[in-house]
Amino acid sequence: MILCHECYEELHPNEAPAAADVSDEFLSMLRDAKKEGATIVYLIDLISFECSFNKEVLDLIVDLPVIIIASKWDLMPKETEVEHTKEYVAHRFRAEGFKKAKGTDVILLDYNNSADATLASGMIKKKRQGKNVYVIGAKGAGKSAFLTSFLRQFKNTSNRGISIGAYKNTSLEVWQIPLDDNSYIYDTPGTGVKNSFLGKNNYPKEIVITRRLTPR
Ligand SMILES: Nc1nc2c(ncn2[C@@H]2O[C@H](COP(=O)(O)OP(=O)(O)OP(=O)(O)O)[C@@H](O)[C@H]2O)c(=O)[nH]1
Ligand SMILES: [Mg+2]
Repeated sequence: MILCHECYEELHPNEAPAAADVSDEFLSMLRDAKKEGATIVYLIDLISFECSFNKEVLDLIVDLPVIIIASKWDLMPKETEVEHTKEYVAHRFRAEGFKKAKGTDVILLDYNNSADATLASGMIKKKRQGKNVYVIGAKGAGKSAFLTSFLRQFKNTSNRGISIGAYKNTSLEVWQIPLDDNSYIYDTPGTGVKNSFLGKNNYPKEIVITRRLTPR
């Protein structure tokens, strides 16, 4: 059977995972972050590792304070080594120009362990120096799940409430959580994954990994 390129890709998803694709509006939001000297919380999906990276995004945030969180640690095989994984993630960032990325700074997020989210929250507090914080990452990487844990021990000391709405001058839907009277932590929309099943609107839910992987 001879197929056009598009039909072929429909039948063979995930053959060569594309880098996450991003909209112009998303990049303009990151340009704001860059101007503000904001802190970036970058969620890496360990289950969809390469799809978590986008060159344009990385180039925009390379000089900002970045907190690297690798999510879905609870799904990785039992024998996976903590230090090795952290170093692997940091190495991938160093290869993108993040010269200061260190394995010891990477946070592995275990869904069932609230201590990991607490550690990340502490790091945000320490790094942000009164500035805004942008939580970014690929679709389904676990940004909202992380912020839900973050909210468990969050105390709103500002006069503003938590809101969900369009980010300034864009149609990007973001959660805005006030950290004080002058700054927010933003939960941003996930960057897309074009040729992964997860990038499709009605992907079969059975393909989502919900239990620890067992290598065979
Ligand atoms: N097992 C496990 N599941 C996770 C983890 N983080 C997120 N999930 C699951 O992954 C799915 C997507 O998580 P979300 O937090 O909605 O991901 P997101 O990055 O906010 O996704 P978008 O808003 O679509 O970009 C949900 O079903 C979560 O329950 C994790 O660390 N471990
Ligand atoms: Mg989300």
